[in-house]
Amino acid sequence: MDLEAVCKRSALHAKPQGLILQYGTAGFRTNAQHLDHIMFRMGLLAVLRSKQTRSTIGVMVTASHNPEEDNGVKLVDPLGEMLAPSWEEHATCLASAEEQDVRQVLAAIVEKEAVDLTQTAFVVIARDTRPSSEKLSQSVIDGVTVLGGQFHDYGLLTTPQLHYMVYCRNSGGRYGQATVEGYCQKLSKAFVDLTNQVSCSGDVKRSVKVDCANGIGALKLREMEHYFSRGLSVLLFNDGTQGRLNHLCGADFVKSQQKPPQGIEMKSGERCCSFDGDADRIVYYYCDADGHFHLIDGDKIATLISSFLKELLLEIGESVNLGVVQTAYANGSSTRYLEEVMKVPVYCTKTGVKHLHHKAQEFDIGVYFEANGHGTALFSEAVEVKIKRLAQELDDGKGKAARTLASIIDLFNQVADRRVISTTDAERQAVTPPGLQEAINDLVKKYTLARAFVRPSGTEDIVRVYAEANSQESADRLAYEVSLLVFQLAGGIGERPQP
Ligand code: G16
Repeated sequence: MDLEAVCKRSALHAKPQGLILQYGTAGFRTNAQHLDHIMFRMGLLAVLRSKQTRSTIGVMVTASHNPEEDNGVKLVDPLGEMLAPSWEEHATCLASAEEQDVRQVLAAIVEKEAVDLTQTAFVVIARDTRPSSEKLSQSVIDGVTVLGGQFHDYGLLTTPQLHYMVYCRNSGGRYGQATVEGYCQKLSKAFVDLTNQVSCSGDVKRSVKVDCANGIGALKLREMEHYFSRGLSVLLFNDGTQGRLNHLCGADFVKSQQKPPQGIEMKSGERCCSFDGDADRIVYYYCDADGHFHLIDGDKIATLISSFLKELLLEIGESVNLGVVQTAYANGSSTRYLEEVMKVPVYCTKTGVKHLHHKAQEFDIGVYFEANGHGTALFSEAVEVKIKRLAQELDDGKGKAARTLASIIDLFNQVADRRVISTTDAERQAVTPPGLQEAINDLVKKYTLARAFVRPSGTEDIVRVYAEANSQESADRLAYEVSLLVFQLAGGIGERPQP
């Protein structure tokens, strides 16, 4: 490791004095102007991680649902999953090091993680469509090359596509071909096979309206569209040609506002969905005949998927260990339904795909979804092999169910200051500031079937407030009262919360 060369190059990506950022829920996120040094240093870190694991590592430049002027970066581990927690700590140390300490921090990581510097390193890089992303990904490349790492720059990709590329490369092609074409072929084949096997009432050719949040999802869906053109017609909205990224549209807007995005026309009964800025969240919605808006968020998606999987397993006659993983944001009635009606065990983890993914891996089939639309289903290798064998061996109803399940397996891409508030119990209880949790509990008691909690966001400089109750009015009122508490007890700044 030529530390002299690293230090010289690092000075060209100098860290603003005193700026401290943490590797949060989904990597580093902040205004794009403050990220050059972070990108360079994450290029360095990706090389070390690649040498240590002797695998390809991914670096995604995106700030997902955040506004257009923000950006961010996250590292993708060898199996396509989020960076290991111990390396998140290294990422935070390296990102926070003052210029003169970079050398020392790198050496400490090498020593602690027993990185063999003679190993080769390979890093794959991709970015979303933000105006700042191209330049920032060049800074990542600068970090990779100065440490002698090799790289492939995929340019514009969605986040799930980059996760897929990393896994493909590390599975020696077993999972699929590490190209956009390979991705489209694998997923579209599974989708077409699946839809050929399940009956669908209504229109013969399915259609869906897609709000692309004015982001990368539009470009990539357009590239993919013709692969399933016979089975699905896709109409793109908010495709980035006019509006701003994530502005009044996208999955986060639809979920938090509980209304359709701007720029999409909905007729009753039409299927609609929204991606977020890097297309790793999806929520569905439709309007009924009376014009009422219905949202199918992550909670409902998880319920539908796990019910469908249970039905198929029952038909095949296989009993496997199936579980659902949610976060504190999951609506209480979805948890009750899964546990009491579906008889599926449900677990709650902290916010962040990395936590849910980890828990879901404990099951033969683990379905996990955050209410905001992040999620997937994971199948253990043993279950995957068994189902694919049964799909070939069995006839009639059982065989059909097994083939449907096999297509589902291929369709899922299985790869996975506000800090005065600290939390415990999967973020459902505030520990500090003192008295806040007790005050929230008192408010909740005034309402029926109510829950509320607060937590510092790991992607934006805000505190998130969650409230649910047996009516929209009560939930809104409770949310307002809790926000006011946070404002008063946690030193709120800016505008006072309004009812
Ligand atoms: C990221 C994470 C998600 C998390 C979301 C909000 O999503 O990947 O797991 O739910 O941030 O996190 P927080 O409430 O901590 O701000 P995305 O779509 O922005 O990458």
